[in-house]
Amino acid sequence: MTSLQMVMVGRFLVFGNCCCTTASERMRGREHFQLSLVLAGGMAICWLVFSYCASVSLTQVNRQVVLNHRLQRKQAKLMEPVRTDVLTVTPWLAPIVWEGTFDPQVIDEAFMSQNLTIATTVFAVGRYTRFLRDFLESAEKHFMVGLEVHYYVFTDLPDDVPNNVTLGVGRLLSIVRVPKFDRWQEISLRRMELIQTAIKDHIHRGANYIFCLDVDMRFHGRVGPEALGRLVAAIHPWFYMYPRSQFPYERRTVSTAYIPLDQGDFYYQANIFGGALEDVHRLTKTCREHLEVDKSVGVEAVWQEESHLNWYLLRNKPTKLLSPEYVWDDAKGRDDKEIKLVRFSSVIKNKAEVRENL
Ligand SMILES: [Mn+2]
Repeated sequence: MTSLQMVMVGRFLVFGNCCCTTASERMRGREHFQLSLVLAGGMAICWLVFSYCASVSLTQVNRQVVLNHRLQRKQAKLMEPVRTDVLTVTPWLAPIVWEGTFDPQVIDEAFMSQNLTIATTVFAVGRYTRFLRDFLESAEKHFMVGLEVHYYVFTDLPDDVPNNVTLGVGRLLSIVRVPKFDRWQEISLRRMELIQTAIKDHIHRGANYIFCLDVDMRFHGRVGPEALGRLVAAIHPWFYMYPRSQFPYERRTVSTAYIPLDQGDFYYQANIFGGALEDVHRLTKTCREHLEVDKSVGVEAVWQEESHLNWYLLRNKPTKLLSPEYVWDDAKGRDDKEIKLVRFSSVIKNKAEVRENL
């Protein structure tokens, strides 16, 4: 309460206690009326002053917010690299995305206005449908939030696809029916073909980018538009500390996925790859052809499609690499100090329980 208001209320109380005589009643009445006018005027002035002050402080608050918003954009300093413990760019100048190398606000602002749709394929065949719920629910919390996402769930069991997962605005799910496969390796071998066909037949009309993800995975942290690029691959969490001669590439010359011991950049994991539709279409088409050539001579690459993916990415360098933060493995624990944030991770599963064969 302002001092002016106090005075007014004080006066009102004083006059309220007064007793009046009949002779002076009219005069008192006029005095009361005048005082009421003064009181009302005073109150009005107080109210005006108060609302002016309030609006000024509100403007100041808003200005402060805007200022903070600007201050959060830390200036990039050429002589102060953000990460010195890990490689953040490849020898062919593709960025490697790690926590700390990008500003999520800057990335979001750059991409949100572009009206992008991200097609996302996920294979849930046989008993793997059990992973769908966690996969989808965690994706809705962390995967490309704010962008339009169209999930394509490839499955032989459409009835097992949970139909009560709430999808965000602009996000939808389609089921693509696939045959039942007898061996889990078969799923891996056919995936490239099925993705290629899906891109050619329908996805190419409705999306700007595509990501191909494994279903036995869960999102734990942001996987946003910082992961978008023409050709995107993720570095395998189990092999990044090894020399290339020890990467589990296909080493038999009889396979089209063959990579000699003295070649190779990184070992990529097939659990997540993606990019622009055209680039991923070319990748899946090439891998499919190589898989078919191998099959015709009775050869199966050591890690099926992953071996072919690695062969392709050696000759067609990815334009953006995702650090193992984007394809972690729960079985690996969380002790590696270079991993500041696990974003997407393979869940620990009982292989005997989910695979038709081991
Ligand atoms: Mn998997």
